[in-house]
Amino acid sequence: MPVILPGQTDLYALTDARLSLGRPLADVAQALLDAGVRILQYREKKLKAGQMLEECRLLRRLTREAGACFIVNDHIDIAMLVEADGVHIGQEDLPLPEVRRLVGPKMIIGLSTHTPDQARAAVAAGADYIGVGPIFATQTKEDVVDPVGFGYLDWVAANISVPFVAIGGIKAQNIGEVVRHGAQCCALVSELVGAPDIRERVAAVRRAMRA
Ligand code: 3NM
Repeated sequence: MPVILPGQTDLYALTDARLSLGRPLADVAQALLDAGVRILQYREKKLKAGQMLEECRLLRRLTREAGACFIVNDHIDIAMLVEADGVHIGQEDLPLPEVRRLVGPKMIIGLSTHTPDQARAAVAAGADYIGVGPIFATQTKEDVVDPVGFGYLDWVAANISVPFVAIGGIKAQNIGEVVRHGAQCCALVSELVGAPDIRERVAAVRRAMRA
């Protein structure tokens, strides 16, 4: 099955158990997939490795059944063990070339970036896609840098050739503007997993992207 990158789909969802209104991960993930989300990232910061491994096994099964791309945040070992499609790393994680040595040539590597220098370096190091953010202020990520606003997004849209995904504080109310600044793919955490009706929220976000 071909792997789906941010350039090929509109929405990229990330998990966060703390924002999921107490619902089981399987239900949240299935609702996102049923709603047509085609990239799902497992991002849980407070769990033990054994539990993460079990949860990633589950998400690998659900995403495979749905024909969706599965990406694991930070945990290269878990991504490899469950045969995820990709791993997403940050600026302070292992350097991308070292991650590539570990995961081999096929796995997607995504890298969060917050400045033009970081974006250029990510492309030079072989990132398959980059994260661009935080576009707006967000409570979801600890130790997050200040919002980069549309200036950085405009720059990436004009200058970077690898697929990119905008992230950070993106909601149905502001996503139209993010799309108008060149983001074909947007990553959302609280807006999707925190919605009482996830399917309805995905549909509303998509309507707002097209408006
Ligand atoms: N990465 P929400 S911002 C996971 O800027 C993450 O790299 C960011 O959560 C970055 O959609 C962020 O709830 C959190 O604001 C996004």
